[in-house]
Amino acid sequence: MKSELLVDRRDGWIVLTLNRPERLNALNEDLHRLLAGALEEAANERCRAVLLTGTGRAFCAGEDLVDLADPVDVPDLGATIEAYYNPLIRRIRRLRKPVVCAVNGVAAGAGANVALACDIVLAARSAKFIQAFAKIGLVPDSGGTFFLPRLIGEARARALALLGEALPAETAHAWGLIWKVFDDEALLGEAEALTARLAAGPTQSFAWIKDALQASSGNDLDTQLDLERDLQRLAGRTSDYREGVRAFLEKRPANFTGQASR
Ligand code: T3D
Repeated sequence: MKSELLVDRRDGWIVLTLNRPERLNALNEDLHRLLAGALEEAANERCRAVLLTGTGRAFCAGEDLVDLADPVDVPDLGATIEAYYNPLIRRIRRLRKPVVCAVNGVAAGAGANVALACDIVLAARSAKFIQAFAKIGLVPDSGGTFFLPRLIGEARARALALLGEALPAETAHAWGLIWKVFDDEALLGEAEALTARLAAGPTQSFAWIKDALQASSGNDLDTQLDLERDLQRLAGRTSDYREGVRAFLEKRPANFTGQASR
């Protein structure tokens, strides 16, 4: 039986590929459980970066609406969010290493917002982002109402959420929703190269960068300055900092280990 999540372990990083192409990689409970397990595994020290992508012509079409459809039963969607979507977004955001998302095709509903939760989002030129929720009478979830206004501003966030229109990758890039767009056939290679590069980086400092950026949306400037001071104090005690400076002075690439202490 085919696995609905492909896990490809590389040297210091991991590729997670959503693999339900016949349903545009829509998320069901099994896929959620597989993803949760793989992200737990990615938390170990040997893994220093994660690449998330999908097979076929979609990245992810959000919740599996076919599995959900039951005209008699009134589902508690809040329970699904609590059990699966919120933990997924928290796992991605709290992972102590960079998570790259290669949006290989359409990303709709929660699929779009899972992508936006990742640290660096790349997209194929043919990809599109759809806040599909209102089209079926729902509300954006998986962090959509948090990420969208912060990334692209209120006006665009409101229109996308209310209208559910498809946003082409090029526009998403022009608006600052994602990092870069590549030709479809180049996307995976570019995403792999970027993830490998991050996996060879100062992993502990990346974790603190994630912490600082995450905290900034709720902090005032004074609090954020204090946090930066505290994190820099920790970063200054790592062997990667010493190696980074030494490599700079010796005019050679740094050889980072990603460790937290000297
Ligand atoms: O617990 C909870 O439910 C709460 C959580 C909610 C989170 C959410 O994500 S809610 C939003 C759910 N997602 C959507 O509303 C998107 C639904 N899909 C679409 O709107 C369209 O499929 C797309 C715009 C993504 C792509 O359109 P198109 O024309 O390129 O493809 P298509 O023909 O619609 O889909 C191709 C196949 O994928 C088709 O199957 P078939 O007819 O060939 O057998 C279609 O049914 C299937 N598919 C697409 N999206 C889903 C799906 N199957 C199950 N679930 C889907 N979400």
